[in-house]
Amino acid sequence: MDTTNPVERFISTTPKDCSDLSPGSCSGVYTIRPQNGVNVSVFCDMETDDGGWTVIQKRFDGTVSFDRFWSNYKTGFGDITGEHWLGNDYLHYITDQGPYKVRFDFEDYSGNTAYAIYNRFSVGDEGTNYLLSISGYHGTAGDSMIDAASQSLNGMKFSTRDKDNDIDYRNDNCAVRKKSGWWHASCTYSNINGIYTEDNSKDSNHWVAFDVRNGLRKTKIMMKPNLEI
Ligand SMILES: [Ca+2]
Repeated sequence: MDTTNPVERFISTTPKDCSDLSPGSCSGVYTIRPQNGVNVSVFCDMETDDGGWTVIQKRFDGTVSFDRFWSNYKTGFGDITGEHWLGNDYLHYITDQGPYKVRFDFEDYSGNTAYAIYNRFSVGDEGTNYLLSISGYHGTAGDSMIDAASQSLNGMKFSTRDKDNDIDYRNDNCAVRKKSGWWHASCTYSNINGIYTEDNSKDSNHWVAFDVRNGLRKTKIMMKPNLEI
């Protein structure tokens, strides 16, 4: 006789991320429960690059502002089926479960696409100001997880318009200067949380190594366990 509490059984079978879904699952919204985390709705990309990706960020029409406060980035914002930021607490809970990699996908206004993968990706908890660990670039977009002085964003803390954790030499708040919550150093070459615009500007949603400071039509960030580590 199965004496397992039904609630416990439900929890134990809740996937820990999108890579944990049943084989053959379609892309869409699923409830996951990371170890040491809480249930959260996420969008799972089950098609790109063998699938199993938990989406962190998606932008494609500019309907959601990403020029937001700490509390918004902490818990996430937007529409999980549309433009959204998953939430820094969830980035921590998910990447705390083991080695993860992260993938960035871009499309410019001419329809050109490119991607960047980093083989190691983790985000600390709020007490660390969501300290970023990122390394092992490969892809077609070029590495823009750096600032204009080639300082890596690896080891940077998260900044928002109301919380300046960057190392900007001008003593600016890069999140205000670039209009984006991000792991700013002395700002960033990866401003894909910036203003959604086709324009070339310092605060556009750009990835410098791919398309200089031209805003991008589509961006997506997603993560999954790196089984090769
Ligand atoms: Ca600063």
